[in-house]
Amino acid sequence: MESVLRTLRESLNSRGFEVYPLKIGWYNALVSQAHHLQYSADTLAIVVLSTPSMFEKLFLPFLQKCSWKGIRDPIDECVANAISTCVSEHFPDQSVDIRYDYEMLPSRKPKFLAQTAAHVAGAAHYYKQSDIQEPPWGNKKMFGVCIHPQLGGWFAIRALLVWKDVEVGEELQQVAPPDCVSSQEARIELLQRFNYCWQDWTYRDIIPTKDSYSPQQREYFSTPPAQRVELLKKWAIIPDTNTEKQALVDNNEAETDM
Ligand code: B12
Repeated sequence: MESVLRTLRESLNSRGFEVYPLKIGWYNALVSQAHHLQYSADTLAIVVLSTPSMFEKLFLPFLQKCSWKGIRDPIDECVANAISTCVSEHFPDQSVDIRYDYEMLPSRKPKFLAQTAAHVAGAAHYYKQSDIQEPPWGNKKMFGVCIHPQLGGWFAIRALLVWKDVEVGEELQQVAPPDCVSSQEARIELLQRFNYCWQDWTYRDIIPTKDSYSPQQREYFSTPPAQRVELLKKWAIIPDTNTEKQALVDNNEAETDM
């Protein structure tokens, strides 16, 4: 396990990712049966987060060299390319299942619940409506949100890698994610910001952070997916004349992804 982690960190940290190990059993202990991952409890999994610098370190350079053929969402494509290349280059003989945050099962359920995975791995505390004692919103459904101790909400949970044939024992101990939004008032404020005004970015600053998205990255993610190719042309990252790249405008119906 240590060598898997070391190799992933050496390869992915410099591109703006963080990786955290977990056992499948920790995740399955919390989610409903329908969301269980079908591996033994001690199976090693790694959750991958993207940090603010991924945009400049990986994404902008990727845009210049990618072929653009059949691309649905450039960010998803870029992340998948980096992670799958890393796994196939460094672990050619190991059986690794890669699940991305945006992938759905035929049942329309996500292939993994990213927030629960980040929480059980100790990466980012998942604040949910069940953590609020007397919610001011009553019975209304409120989505939960993970907060990272150094990055607040300025990150995304990108993938779960499962080492199908690796079982870990005592050497991997579960650590609780830091509870950085500890008061009821702050948790209420967090869930309200995340549910009512996530576009204004303020939920991400619920705690002081060491880094956040650059103005360029904010502009990119604030732009509706169908207009992002125009933005990239304005930035002169892709040429105006390339008709293949224009296909993005037509194909891209992906949900706003940040
Ligand atoms: C579907 C989806 C949406 C849907 C529905 C949201 C939802 N939560 O259901 C919509 C389109 C509305 C949406 C919107 C947004 N989303 Co969204 N979305 C997802 C997605 C793909 C799946 C979430 C899902 O279906 N959950 C299913 C429900 C049932 O899970 P759950 O409520 O967590 O319930 C489980 C837990 O409670 C667990 N459990 C039970 N007991 C316990 C106890 C403990 C201690 C723990 C830890 C767990 C646990 O068991 C339950 C299941 O049985 C995830 C990525 C992913 N693959 O997970 C991103 C994700 C949740 N979205 C994200 C974001 C940022 C957004 C947006 C801001 C837009 C955006 N993309 O930028 C908005 C904000 C919400 C809003 N105000 O509308 C981020 C959240 C990051 C974070 N810091 O938490 C995620 C993780 C994507 C990512 N790549 O990082 N989203």
